[in-house]
Amino acid sequence: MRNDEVRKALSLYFVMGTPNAKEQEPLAVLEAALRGGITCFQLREKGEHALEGDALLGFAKKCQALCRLYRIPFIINDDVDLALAINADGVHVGQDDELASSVRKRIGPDKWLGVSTHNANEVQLAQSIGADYVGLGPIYPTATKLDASAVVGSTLVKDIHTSFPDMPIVGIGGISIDNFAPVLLAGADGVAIISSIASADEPMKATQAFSEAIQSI
Ligand code: 3NM
Repeated sequence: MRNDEVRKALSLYFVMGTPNAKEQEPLAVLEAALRGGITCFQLREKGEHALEGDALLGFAKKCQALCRLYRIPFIINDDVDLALAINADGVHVGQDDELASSVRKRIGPDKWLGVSTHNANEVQLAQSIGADYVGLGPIYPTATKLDASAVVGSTLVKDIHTSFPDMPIVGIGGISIDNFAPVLLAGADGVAIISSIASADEPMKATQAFSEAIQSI
């Protein structure tokens, strides 16, 4: 049941922080993406001019309210304190962040836990500590995450999907409307996207295009 819910939410997973919205107002970008049909949102407030403290708390609450309005899960990247403070639906961590096992203990069994992974060992570990899904990436080259590791391609998605059939998978990194299909065909439950939505001239139209194209696969 929860596994099915997670897989559904991964379908069109929008990830954004205020530095990703470029010239547009970040909340307006999120609302456009929600109207366009995203199925999950992760607040990933990283990089230059990232919000901190009360400013971050206030922004996170506004994002959460919007996600509730559109009834989609609201996940916080790498900030367990913030996730607990506002009662977010889950936490997502990378390999260099707080250990996923410690995050699971702190957030308890009910909140979703996502872990960024790059190989079968990391997926195995994520599964053993009770991760609800894994992110696999970067699928393609990306300019958004400066410290991204080597490109893994959709071949890794296929291998992980075969070895860990029960683990929900979302592909991330360099995903666009022109290249997302092989990721789903390789067995991913969905695609996670920053710039193809956050930097689009019209984020709602970009999201709608993804949503329709994903449904037609
Ligand atoms: N994590 P865009 S790649 C946040 O490989 C993130 O784990 C990655 O941004 C990973 O959609 C990435 O603009 C950046 O390429 C994704």
